[in-house]
This record gives sequence, C-alpha cells and structure tokens, in this order.
Amino acid sequence: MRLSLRFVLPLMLVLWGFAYVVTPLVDRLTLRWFMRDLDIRSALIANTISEPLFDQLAAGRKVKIGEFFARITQDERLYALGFCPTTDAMPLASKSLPKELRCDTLDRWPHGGDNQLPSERGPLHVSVQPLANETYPSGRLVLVHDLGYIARRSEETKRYVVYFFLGLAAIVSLMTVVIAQLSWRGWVAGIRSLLRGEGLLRDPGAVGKFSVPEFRPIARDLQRLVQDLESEYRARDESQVTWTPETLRAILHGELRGNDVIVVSNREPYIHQRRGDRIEVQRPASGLVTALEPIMRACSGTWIAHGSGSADRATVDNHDRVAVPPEKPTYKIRRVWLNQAEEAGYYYGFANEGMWPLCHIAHVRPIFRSSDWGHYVAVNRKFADAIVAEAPSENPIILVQDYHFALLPRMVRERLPEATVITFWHIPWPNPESFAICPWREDILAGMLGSSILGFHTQFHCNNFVDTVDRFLEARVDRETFTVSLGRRETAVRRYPISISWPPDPAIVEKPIDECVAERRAANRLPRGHRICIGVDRLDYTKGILERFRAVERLLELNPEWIGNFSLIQIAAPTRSGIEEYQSHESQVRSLATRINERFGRAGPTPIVLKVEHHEPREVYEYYRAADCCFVSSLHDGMNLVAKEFVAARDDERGVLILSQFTGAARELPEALIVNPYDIDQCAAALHLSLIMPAQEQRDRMRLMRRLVREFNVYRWAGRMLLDAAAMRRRGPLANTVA
Ligand code: GDG
Repeated sequence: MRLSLRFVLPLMLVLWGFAYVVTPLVDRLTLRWFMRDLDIRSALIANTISEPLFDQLAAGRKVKIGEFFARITQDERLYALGFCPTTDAMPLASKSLPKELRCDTLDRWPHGGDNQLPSERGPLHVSVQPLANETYPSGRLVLVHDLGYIARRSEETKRYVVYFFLGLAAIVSLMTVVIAQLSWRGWVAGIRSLLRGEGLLRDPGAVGKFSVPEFRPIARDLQRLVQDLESEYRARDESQVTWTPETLRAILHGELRGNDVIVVSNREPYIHQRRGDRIEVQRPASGLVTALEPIMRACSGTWIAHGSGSADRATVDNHDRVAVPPEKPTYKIRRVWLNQAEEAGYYYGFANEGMWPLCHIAHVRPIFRSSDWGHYVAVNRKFADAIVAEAPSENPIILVQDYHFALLPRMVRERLPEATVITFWHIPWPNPESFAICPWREDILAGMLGSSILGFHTQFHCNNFVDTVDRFLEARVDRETFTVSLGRRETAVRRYPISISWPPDPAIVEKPIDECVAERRAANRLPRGHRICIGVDRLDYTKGILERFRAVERLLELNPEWIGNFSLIQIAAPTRSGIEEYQSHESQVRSLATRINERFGRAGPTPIVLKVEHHEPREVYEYYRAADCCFVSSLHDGMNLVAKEFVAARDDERGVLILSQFTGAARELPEALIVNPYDIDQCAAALHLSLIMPAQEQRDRMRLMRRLVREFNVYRWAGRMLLDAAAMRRRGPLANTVA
C-alpha cells in the first residue's frame, strides 16, 4: 500500500497543478484565440451584410432593417447588431444591443483589442467594423458576440481532463499494487541476473545463443565482479560456521533445494565378505572412503561403486542396491559389477599401474597398455550408465572421485547436460612434462573437463593441471578466475584440502590414553616405559615405508640409547596385491624390517613391529593414542589423512607428528616436524627430537594443529564444494557456457 501511495500521491499533485495552474493559463490563451476568431468572423459578417444593408438604407426602409437585424441575431453566437452612420442619420440596432454601446463611445472598442463587455448573461465581445459605399454615406457596424459558449466549452474540457486523470490515477495505482505484490521477487531476481550479466549475454531460454554480442565484455566483467563478491561473502560466512553434518544437510536442503547427491568411486565404503558360512562387513583402508563416508551419512543419496566383496551380490536387492551403514541405514550403495578382465585392465592396469605412478613422483615407471586403456574406457562408460540410471532428475549433483574415472565427467555431461559434476582428484597432479608420457593424455584431460568443478588438494596441483591443459589442449585457460574452457563448457579448477570428521566419532576415542598405552604395549609384548612411534598406511610404495624404516635404523645408529627402548609400529594394510610392483614392494618392506630387527633387536623388543594386515578403525585410533609420535614419510601424497587422524586422536594434546614435506597436509600443519623422507639423517634427527620434546612444546604444537583440523574438517571440505556447486547452479547455464 505504501508503495502504491508513493506512485499515486505525485500523480494527484500533478492533477491539482493541472487544474489550478495549467488550466487557467490555457483558458486565457484559448480565449485570446477565440477573440481573434470573433474579430475575423465579425469582419466576414460585416462584409456579407454591407450590401443588403446599404440597399435597405438607400430605400429608407428602416422597419425592414430592424427585421433584417433580428433575423441575423438569431445566430447562436451573434448576440446583437447595430449601425452608426457617419451622417446625422438615426443609428439602427437590434433590440438586444446593450445600452452601454452608443455611437459616440464606439472609439473605446478598437479593432483587434480585448473588447469584452460584462453583462448579466456573461461576457460579450464587441467588434466595430467600418462600412463604406459609394451611393450611401458610410458608417460603422457594431457586432456583439456572446462569449458564454467559450466558458462553457472550457468548463466541459476541464471536467473531462479531471475525469481522465482520475481514471488514470486509479489504473496506475491498481497496477502498481498488483505488480508490486506479484513481481517484487522476480524484479529483484531480474536485476540481480542483469547485474550478473545474464540478461546482457543471453536471451532467456535460448540456450547457447547470445543475443547482444557487443555486451559480452561488460557482462563478463560484471559476472566476475559478482563472483568475487560471492566468494568474498562466502569466505567470511564460511569461517563463522561450525561445520557439522547438520550444516551440510542445511546446505543441501537450502542452497541445493533438497537435491540428492550421487557419489561415484571405485572403492565402496562397505564390503560384504564371505567368511565360511558367515557374511562379514568390512570397512576398507582408504583415505577416500574415510573422507566421504561421513558426508554420505549426512547427505543421504546414492554411492555408486564397484561391488568387490565375495558376498556383495548376495546382499543387494533386485536393483543391485544395499542400504548402509548396516547398523543404521541412511544412504544406499549401488554396486557395479566388473568381470575379472575388466578389473584387471581398468583397476589394476590403467588406473594403478598407469595413472597412479604417473601422478606420484615416486620413481616407479607407469605402465600403459592399450588393452588396459580399452577396459578403462569401457568401465567408465559402465559407471556412466549406472549414474544415468540412478539420477533422480535431469540435473543431479554428481561427485566423481579420483583417477579411476577421468573419462566419466565428459561421458555423464553428454547424457545429462544439466548435471552439476564435481570431480575430486585425491592424488597429486604432476607437471606437464611428467604427464606428457601418457599416450592418452588428451582424452584424459578432455574427459576431466566434462566437470563443472574440478578439485585438488593444493593450489600447486591446480596450477599443474591448468599448465598441463594449456600445453596439450586447444582450450582457453583463464588464470584470473582459474577456469578452463573447452568448447562451450567451462570448468572451475579449485583447491579443496580434504580432511576428516571433527569431532572424531566418540566410540573410537573413548578409551583413556593410559589404557591405550598399556593395552597396545601388551598386545605387542613391549615393556613398560617403552617408547612407540606409529605408522599407518596402505602398503603402497608412495608412502615411504622403506625410508621410514631406514630412518629408524639411522636413529639407532646415531642414538644407541634408544636400542631396546623404542619401536616403530607399522600398520600396513594390504593393497593392490595383484600388481607386481606392490608384491615386490611388500617383500622389500618385510625384508628391510627383518634386517633392521636382526641388527638391533636381538637382545630385546624389535625396533620395527610390522603388521601387514587390515585393522579396524577403533584399533587404529588406539595406536594413535598410545604413541609418542606418528611418522608420515610419504614420497608424494595428495593430502594424507593419517596425519590429521593422529592430531584428532590426541585430545590429551601430547604426541609429536613427523610429516613429509611432500604431502598436501604439510601445507596445513607446519607445526609438525616437517621432513624430507629422502633425507635419512634428517628423519632420524626428527625421530630423536620427537622422543625428547618437552611436554609443553608438544602441547603448543598439538593445540595449533588440532585447531586447524577442527576448523577445516571434512564437512567444510564437502560444504565448500557444494556451496560452489550451488552458486554455479544459481548462475544457471551461463556458468557452463562461454563465448
Ligand atoms: C588417497 C590419497 C588422500 C590405513 N590402514 C588401515 C586403515 N587406513 C586408513 C587410514 C586413513 C586412510 O586409510 C589412508 O588415507 P591416506 O590419506 O593416508 O591415503 P590414501 O588411501 O592413499 O588416500 C591421499 C586421500 O586419498 C584422501 O583424499 O589424503 O593423499 O592418496 O584413513 O586410517 N583403515 C583401516 N584399517 C587399516 O588397516 N580401517
């Protein structure tokens, strides 16, 4: 209502001004026009009647002249008529001629002047016209017109104008109220989208066609500005939020309007294994699963993965789905079945003998076989089919995980063009020279660029990726916005450092530290007071387990006081054991441990306790809580979650983290003892330092690291990606299309 008043009041003011200021002015002007018209009309009448009048005068027919004047003044406007001869002859006039008009005062009424004469019936106009004739003496004709009709007309016009404006005011006010009510939101959204440059760039609904090419540069600048503002706002908001599963749920239901999430990864979070006549559920040792499982618990949706367990087929429904977690199902796994040849070619072959060593600088040569590539393409397509089958809508949010699915984003994009595909690459991205050795490098890059967002752990990996695209593809790389455009599609390359859930599951940290220490020592037959360092890894050559063992050996060489008083407990979860390189690595690890133990462990506890077996998460956490230090010596690692888990497990603020400088985690946890795993002496010194570090220093370092992991937990990792996806979806098709 207030809004409509804002419009109606000025309108009423204009109306008032019109009635009381403009109309009188117009009246005066039109009156002058009318007077001039009357003068002309009078001259015309005078000319017309002069001849018959002189005839009558010449004939001396005064009575007839009276009748003649009476007849003429029957005209609606001509009120009276008179004749003043210049001689002494009698003046003649119609009966209606006002008394004020006498022949001796006619000079008061000049020709063309404002000759108005007020009277009872309203104003009259007086016009004096000279008359001349050769036969009869000349004179002056007096013509009196009634001006009343002018006033009547003006009144009538005024009335109509007022009615017109009143009607107009009513219509405008009504329209204002209706429009204000119905389209306030739409209007604001319209202005926003115009600000974003959408209106300038594209006809609504004309996908892929641009309406005003001249505006593109301005629109792009506007877009960029809005993006900057958005990310600034988000950065500010992000740090205010406590990131929990509820926060993620709120993002999904608010920003993403309840859209379900589809996660795709090779490894499934729950594997059903047959043990005799029992079926066991196993949680795989995988950083990817560690990070994504809590996200799926929070978000529901579907997790599509390879069904690799021996009892996996026995536990799914008719649609190959199984609800998990087993104790309290909140989401479902959709299993994809691979035959032996597919698994060998796609998983062991191309992914783990090709891509894995290609992306890690661990001095293991990648192996590329065209038969493996064939399986890799086919299996990616198989997963794309599963995504399309599981997609709840035309535009689902799909989180593609890791190097097993480099081709999948593009395959999905071709079939679900409206989908938001977020690909996260969990391992490092090499420099262009290293990547160049892949025979299918262009296909891999183009496949990945089907993503809407492509995430890496560190900015360094983002830079490497963008450099690689720049080197090998005909794509446009924008280093300002960190986007890559291939064809008409734009991919945002972003840094999202992965993390773990915080707070850690209470069930895995409930056992008091003292009990953990006592129990873990007892379980490994280590004496009281024995110092422990822990290593937790998949048995992978990138994790630097050999280098870790050599560092222990060097420690004992340099600081013999630790012989018999210190052990490294190495949890080594078997992994990819079908691959020759892994088999050989395992035997190297085993033999090195044996050699060092023989050298320093004859008399008492061995310096290396190697446990090549899978452990339950609860047990892994007990080791973290029981240890004096945790040693992460990866030769190259995307992030490394073990480092963050150790920090999360230490609610006593004790323990020292030794961390390889070649992990993504080293950029976030500088308070750890950062080492070069190839520098054995440095690692040995770090081990020694960790064992003698004063409690206060341990606390200071641990506090800072715990604060970081708490603030940047895995919910924030996922939340940031989903918020970026939501912003992209708000920007609509524009975000995915470039000129
Ligand atoms: C990739 C990237 C990135 C280990 N042994 C057992 C076990 N684990 C768990 C650990 C940890 C996870 O496995 C290992 O995570 P990492 O991050 O260290 O490494 P990758 O598996 O190589 O993961 C890595 C990660 O993806 C996430 O993006 O950080 O850089 O290489 O959670 O606790 N878990 C169980 N039993 C074991 O024996 N249950």
